[in-house]
Amino acid sequence: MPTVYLALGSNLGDREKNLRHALTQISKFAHITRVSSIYETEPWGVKDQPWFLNLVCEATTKLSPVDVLRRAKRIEASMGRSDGIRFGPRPIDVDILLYDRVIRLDPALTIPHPRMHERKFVLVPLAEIAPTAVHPRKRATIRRLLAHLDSDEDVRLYRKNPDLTLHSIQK
Ligand code: PH2
Ligand code: MG
Ligand code: MG
Repeated sequence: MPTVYLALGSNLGDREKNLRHALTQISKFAHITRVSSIYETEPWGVKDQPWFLNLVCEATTKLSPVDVLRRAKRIEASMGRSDGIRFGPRPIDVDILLYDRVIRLDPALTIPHPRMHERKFVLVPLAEIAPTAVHPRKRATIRRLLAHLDSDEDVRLYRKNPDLTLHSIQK
């Protein structure tokens, strides 16, 4: 089965609860195999908004990339996300980072995520659970992308090994 890496972010409402709820929803269409620690991160892009909680999860799924995207959008909509400003605040954001070694250049869904390599809030949690995963366009491991990233974004460990353990989110 294909392996997909998803990035979750929340900066509105009960951020940790939002992450947990989204993981529960993801577990209904994918088998979650790893979840990173939770990081509290400085907003990237639009600066004047609350700090985010971010994490990354690894999952296997039979769904195609486009079907994973549909499910992700459905989770966002069900959690009250409206089409707000680009890079602006949101109760939940679920992004596809990697899907096996697929390269997909369609603007409707670009894989790998087109900005993942320049975002510490993505690479830090991803490197925690998948340092040797390969970014197929950069042809580099996640560990290497992170080591080469020159960014002053603040990314702080918020909850190490959170109780987002698989049994707590997968019933
Ligand atoms: N998501 C964005 C824009 N900026 N900044 C942080 N720190 N974390 C995010 O998840 C994030 C962001 C758009 O998806
Ligand atoms: Mg995003
Ligand atoms: Mg998104």
